[in-house]
Amino acid sequence: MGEKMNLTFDELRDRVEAIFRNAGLNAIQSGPLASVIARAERDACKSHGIYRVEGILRTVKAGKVKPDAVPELATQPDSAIVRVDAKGGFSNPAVELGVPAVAVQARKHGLAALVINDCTHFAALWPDVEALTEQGLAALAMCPSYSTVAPSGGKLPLLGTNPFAFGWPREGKEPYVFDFATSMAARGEIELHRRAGKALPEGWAIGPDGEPTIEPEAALAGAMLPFGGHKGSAIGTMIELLAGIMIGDLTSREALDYLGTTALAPAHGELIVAFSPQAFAAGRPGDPFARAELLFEAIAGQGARLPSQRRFAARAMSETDGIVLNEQEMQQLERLRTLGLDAVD
Ligand code: NDP
Ligand code: PYC
Repeated sequence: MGEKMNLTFDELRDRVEAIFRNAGLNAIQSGPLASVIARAERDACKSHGIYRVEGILRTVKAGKVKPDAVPELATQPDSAIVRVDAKGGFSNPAVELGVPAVAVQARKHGLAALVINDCTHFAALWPDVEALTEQGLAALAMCPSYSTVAPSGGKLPLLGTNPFAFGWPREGKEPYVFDFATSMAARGEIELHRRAGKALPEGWAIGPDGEPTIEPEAALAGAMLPFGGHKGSAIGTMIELLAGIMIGDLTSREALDYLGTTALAPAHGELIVAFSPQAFAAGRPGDPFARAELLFEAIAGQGARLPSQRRFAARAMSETDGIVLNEQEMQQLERLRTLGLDAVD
């Protein structure tokens, strides 16, 4: 397997940022992108870590994202709907711009929504909900993707892998966070299985012939399946409605039509909703945070683990031992830095 290298968070983020700067991204885009990728590696979320860098460069080279975009806050004063126009850039700088404003409005109104329009989106959603739990707010985040998932009972790609994340703040502890694709797994997982030459678990996908497959190539050419059958299919559809159609942005089908390929990162919008638990619980018995702790204790009391527990454990380990990359990954980062956009088709 070769040498392994342990990097600090800052070392990895700086390496990734250097690749993006070399490829022509401005600092407004490259900083948040490098940070979200380094955070994914730190938390052992490989499906949204450094393997995404190549796809980002391909998307820049194809002219499907604006590398010099400057997102703009476009909001009516005091509205509970905070809107950020990503101006054709990536979602991450737009989220960073919008989070402080939506937090102010959520505290004021009890709840507020952050609408991101016109962005390219390749990232995990937990960083977006954690940005709000850090401010003592609960949050939901969701976005479409591009058509790769057959609706339950169908056989053709229509829905996206449409991620859905939730966060609840906890005093002195890591927040309660879940973040999942509404397909059986993220598409990134299928790509990582393909690269590793590994078969997929059963039930993840059907091939182009509509029959179940465990072959990553056939799954990529066919359709992924929603998690939980009709239930995941309905949640994926809700995300198309709320975070696509309702916010005046692209559905997964429209995003694929725009790109013409799944080899690039998809362009669409994102919806984040922030809640003030104190405001909702006001006048009712009990402190919502204390009551939530009883619920978490009862879950753990049965021996069940909380979502994100694996991720927070990986984060703690990376903080002590460094983020571990293998030789091949280090060489790939160096190649992308040196060759820039020439490294990709
Ligand atoms: P997983 O199925 O790996 O995990 C989903 C969630 O379930 C995580 O919060 C995970 O916590 C938790 N979990 C897993 N196993 C258990 C368990 N046994 N008990 C309790 N909780 C558990 O994720 P997916 O493959 O569905 O998604 C991976 C990432 O892909 C997400 O971050 C998502 O945002 C991203 N994604 C992004 C898309 C985009 O368009 N931008 C599209 C689709 C996905 P833990 O991490 O601790 O294991
Ligand atoms: O892993 O499904 C996925 C995905 C799609 C877009 C970004 N990530």
